[in-house]
This record gives sequence, C-alpha cells and structure tokens, in this order.
Amino acid sequence: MIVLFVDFDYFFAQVEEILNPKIKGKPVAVCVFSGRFKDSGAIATSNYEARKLGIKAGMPIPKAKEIAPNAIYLPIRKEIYKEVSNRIMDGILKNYGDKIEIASIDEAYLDITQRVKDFREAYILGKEIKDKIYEKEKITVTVGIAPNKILAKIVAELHKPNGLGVLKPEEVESFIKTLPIDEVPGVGNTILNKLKENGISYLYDVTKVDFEKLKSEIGKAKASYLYSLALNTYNEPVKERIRKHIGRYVTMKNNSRDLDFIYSYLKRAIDEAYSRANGGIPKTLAVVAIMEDLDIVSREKTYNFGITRENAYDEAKLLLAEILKSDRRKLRRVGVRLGKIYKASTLDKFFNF
Ligand code: DCP
Ligand code: CA
Ligand code: CA
Repeated sequence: MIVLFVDFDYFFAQVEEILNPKIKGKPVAVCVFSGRFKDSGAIATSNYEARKLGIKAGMPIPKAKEIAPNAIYLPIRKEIYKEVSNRIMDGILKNYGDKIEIASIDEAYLDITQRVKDFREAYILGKEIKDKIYEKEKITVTVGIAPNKILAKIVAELHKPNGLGVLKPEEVESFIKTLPIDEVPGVGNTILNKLKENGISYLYDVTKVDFEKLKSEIGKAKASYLYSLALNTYNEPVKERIRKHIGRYVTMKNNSRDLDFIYSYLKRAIDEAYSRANGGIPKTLAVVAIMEDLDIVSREKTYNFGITRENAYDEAKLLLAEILKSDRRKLRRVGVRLGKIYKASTLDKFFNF
C-alpha cells in the first residue's frame, strides 16, 4: 500500500493571507470570538510568523494579545475556508488518488498504490500535487507518503510547512524504533501518561509491554492500534469518503410563507448542493429554514438507499411544507443539507446485490 497524505499549511490564516496579501509576512492570528466579553474566545490558528512569537492554536485571545499586541487578529470566516477546501479536495486532489478519504477541512488521504510504480514515483506525484494546488489556489501544503495512513500523517507532520516527505517500506522498522510515542496521532495526554508509566518512550517500546497488561490500562482499541503500528501490521484502508455534509442556502427576494415561492429558491439550493456532491448520493436530506428573526428550523429525512437529485425535489417540498405547518413565521433564507454522502458506485453495488 502507498498512502499519500496532504495537510494544508496554517490553513485558515493562509487563506486570510491570500485574500489580503498585504498581511503576508506579518504575524496573523485567526480568532474565534465568543462574544461574551471583549476579546473572549480562542485562537483557531496562526501563521508561522505569529507562531514564532508564541501565538498557538487554542490560546485565549487576551493572552495572545498580551504576548503580541501588534500581531493582526482576524475573525474566523469558516464558510470561505470551506469553499477553498472544497475546491482543492474536489477540484484537484480527487483526480490524483484511486481513493480519497477527506479527514477534515485541511486533510486528505489518497490511496495511490495503483497509480505509481514505487516510492520514487510517489515522490514525483507528491511534488506534482503540491505544484498544482499552488498554481490553482496559491495554497502551500505538506505531503507525507508512507506504506500506511498513520505513518503518512506522521511524516507530513515532520515536514511542515510546505514540505514533502517519504518513508519507504525499508525505512519503517528503524523509524518506528526512534519515533517518540507522543508523535503518534490519537495518543492523548491520559494515555501518554499511562504509557510513560510503563516505560514507553518510543512507538516500538509498546511491543515490550505485555499486550494484556496494555489492554487493561489503555483499552482494547488503543492497545491494538498501537501494537499494530509498532509491529508494522497496521493496514487500515483509505476509505472513500466525500464530505460528510453539503449545505447550500439562498436568501429570498422577500421574506415569505408561500410554498411555491419558497420552493423556487429551494430548487436552486438543491441543484447547487447536488453539483457540489459531484455524483455522490446522500442518504439524508434536510431542508433548513432561516426565519425572519434568524432563528433556524429544519426537517430531516433518511433514505437507506440514498436519494437522487430528481427525487430530492419532491421530498424537499414535503419537508418544506412540514416546516410551514409547524411554524408561523416567515422565512428569510432556505436551503438544503445533504448528509452521509456515498459514491454512486458503492450504492450501485448495493443495488445489484
Ligand atoms: N483549528 C481550530 N482550532 C484548533 C486547531 C485547529 O480551529 N485548536 C483549525 C484552524 C486550522 C485548521 O483547523 O487552520 C487545521 O488545523 P491544523 O492542526 O492542521 O493546523 P494548521 O493548518 O493551522 O497549521 P499547520 O501548518 O500546523 O498544519
Ligand atoms: Ca491538519
Ligand atoms: Ca494544516
């Protein structure tokens, strides 16, 4: 197996730099203002200039401002980052892997086993992917290539930012022996402390502890996970996964309670959402109404065999009618949310069965 992992560099802050090139080179922090008092909230992420000053993700905003009063503090704009992420995932990365697993807004695993002959070719593909993303979106990313998903992620972590790292199969054994256990994804502080108590400092050390003992201390799932990684038998496949939800909303010309008027907008939202899904078929369909007072009301339905765009029109109209029946307010915006989206081919198999 050859897995190529992509992680976008200082993502939210990098998008802000692209939208406003004047701030590039200066320390920038993206903030989630909670609104409870002035500057309450936390830093979502910061660019590398700000990190050098000590501003890190998760830090309270007032503390960051104390350390770096002259840094640039921007409010988070999640919708915009999602849009950029979608364009990179669907528009670029999807074309490079036999399978793609979108793990988060800025991370994806690609199974490239069939695409390349060996790890040397994988490196060239990695370089090509980096160049393409930069050419199209001006975003720098870090790529990690390894024989399994977790190793690929760790390798990427070690090459941030704007890096490209490869771990070849023949290098894995010694890598595992010198890899500090706290660099393994999924090892939180509680587990880390338990491992340390057992004398484990490096990933390979877990094999020196009795498996039953490890299981009783950190649980079966975590123990098996770490053991398989340490013994290099971990082989979780890249799971084809398009985004979990796709939401599309439109603002109407006037606030309304007229079913057909609202439905004319809803149809547009459905079309846009299905285009976004790129041939994927959702198993859940929700109609979301943003009321005149900005309150949100939604109705969702599950379709075990998935719901196509053609059927979604009528179903969404029924859900909309339910909302109008249950609520007396006028609607200001309306939209749909598609969830549990599967590749059409997966469902085909299911139907033929
Ligand atoms: N994020 C957040 N709050 C956190 C951590 C992260 O809101 N406590 C968001 C902002 C990040 C995005 O998730 O831009 C991706 O997280 P990463 O951990 O990958 O961090 P970055 O992409 O910001 O930086 P790096 O260059 O280290 O990947
Ligand atoms: Ca990440
Ligand atoms: Ca990142």
